[in-house]
Amino acid sequence: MPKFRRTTLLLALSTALVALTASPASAAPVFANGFEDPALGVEFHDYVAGQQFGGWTVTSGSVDLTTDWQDAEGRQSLDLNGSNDGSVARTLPATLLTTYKVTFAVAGNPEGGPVVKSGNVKVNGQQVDTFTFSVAGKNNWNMGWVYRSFYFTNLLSNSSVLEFAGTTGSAWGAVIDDVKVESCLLIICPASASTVNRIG
Ligand SMILES: [Ca+2]
Ligand SMILES: [Ca+2]
Repeated sequence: MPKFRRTTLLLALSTALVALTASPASAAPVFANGFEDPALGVEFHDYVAGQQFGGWTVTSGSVDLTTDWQDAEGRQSLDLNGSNDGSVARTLPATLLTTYKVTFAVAGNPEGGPVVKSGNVKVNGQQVDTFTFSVAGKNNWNMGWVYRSFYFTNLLSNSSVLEFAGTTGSAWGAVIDDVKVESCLLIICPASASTVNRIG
């Protein structure tokens, strides 16, 4: 083998090794959605069970897509309670033996009670997160968005159904925005992923 070719090969190998070891705990983004689709020309739109919007399906009750307040991302977010408790779901492609980190922003509809809003998240029908949010001291211009995240591990499915549900029991529910999903191979996940929900 000519010397320069061996050098090139060694360079290529070392580059590949650097690529493999550079950031073993980093996650790769696989999905992001901030409820910007469809763009509303009105303050809010109520979607009821069976209807779809922007890749989401309303799986129960009703939800409000809205431009009514400060958002965590973009100009729209989702009140998980339309006229009452609602839920939305979408199917994401999933890779075998892969851990996913789901991050989303939560606030509450400050335009009506109760003060404490609540909701939950399911993956393939299994509850993986529950949350509450108090709108005390909050208003449409100061929503107080907080970010939450959880991990789940897909074992053998080739898709995962991600579902958000409102459980506030009124027309003014928990609000979500800026949903992001990242993946990491099971063996190189961040330490914080050690207590994951194993699905499938
Ligand atoms: Ca948004
Ligand atoms: Ca509502």
